[in-house]
Amino acid sequence: MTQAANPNQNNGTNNGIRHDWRIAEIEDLLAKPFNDLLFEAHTLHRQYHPANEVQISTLLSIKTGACPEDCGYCSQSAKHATELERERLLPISEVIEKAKIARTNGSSRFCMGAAWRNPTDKNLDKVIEMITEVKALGMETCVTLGMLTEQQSQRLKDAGLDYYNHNLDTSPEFYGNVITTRTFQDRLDTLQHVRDQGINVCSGGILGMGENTTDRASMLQQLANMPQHPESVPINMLVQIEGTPLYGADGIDSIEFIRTIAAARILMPQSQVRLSAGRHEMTDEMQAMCFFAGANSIFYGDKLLTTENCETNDDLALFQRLGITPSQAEAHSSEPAADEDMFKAEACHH
Ligand code: SAM
Ligand code: DTB
Ligand code: SF4
Repeated sequence: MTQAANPNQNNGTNNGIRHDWRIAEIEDLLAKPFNDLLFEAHTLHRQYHPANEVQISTLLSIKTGACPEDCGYCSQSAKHATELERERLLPISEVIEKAKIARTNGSSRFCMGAAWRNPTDKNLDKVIEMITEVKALGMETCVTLGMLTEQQSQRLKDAGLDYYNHNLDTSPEFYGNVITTRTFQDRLDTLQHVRDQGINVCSGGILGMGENTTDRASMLQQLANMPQHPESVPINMLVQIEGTPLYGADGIDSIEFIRTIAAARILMPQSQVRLSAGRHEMTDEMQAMCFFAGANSIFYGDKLLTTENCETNDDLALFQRLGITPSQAEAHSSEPAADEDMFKAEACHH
């Protein structure tokens, strides 16, 4: 079974893990003296996770652009005048080729994203083939396809999908400033369908869209008060894209960003907190602080969905300087596993 360990199955307070946070308590956490906050987060991090391991996932956009939704940050919305070229659903052979490269480069999870409001059942047939073939390579699978029905979630579960990514994006209060074509509740409903099927949940949000600290606390509250925490919590820093409504939004101060990572770690101690989009704009030191604060997962590979990610050589060099190693997938296959030596390679200095 490739299912990742699912440690927070109790919906009460297992090991003192809470699901009843008030926004004011989270605001207090975010406002703590920085050293106290980081010490608390890092102490918990060590209690639940190997201190020097980071899980690495590779993203691939399997269907790009022409999306009917109006998410204000996104290059792929048909409603925004971005320069993105649309692409139809990729052929399976191309997806598998990319997954093999990701595996050779050491990724344990392959995440496939589609610019859909929701998949049709026919779309899902194709995605299920992709999931089956990627799993056969021994990788964990994740897809992000928009809203799902109960029945579609069941089909994905039957196909052996490991993770479904569907972000809350922001607080319920700030949500209307970002997206108008689907509601916050729609997102919660999709997450519930995924959870009900026993698929691991990957859900987080974006910082730096002009939200305030209370919004950040409120978004974290939504995630942390779920009866079962998402197994994976991606925290993205907005990648500003020309032509989108959020281009030019007030960004987030780097210390505030690190504080938010620390708060996510404290609220959801057993989850993987992923330092997601926006790493390209971060210094090595900022990323190192994020890892210390509790981030233990990244997207690896030169591209995210439609925008640039950090160069893989730079990531390898940073991992080496920090003494970080990639954590291995739990998946099994008859094919050779990722080449661990990639991470012992001579770092590329710039
Ligand atoms: N279309 C599907 C959906 O929205 O549910 C799946 C793909 S969508 C691109 C996945 C997530 O990527 C979004 O929910 C958002 O959190 C994140 N994202 C998209 N564009 C971003 C950007 N410019 N900066 C940071 N995060 C972004
Ligand atoms: C997530 O939270 N971030 C990823 C993934 N889940 C699908 C997407 C980031 C996209 C960044 C902008 C782009 O490349 O288009
Ligand atoms: Fe479409 Fe997803 Fe982009 Fe929203 S985030 S516009 S749903 S691709």
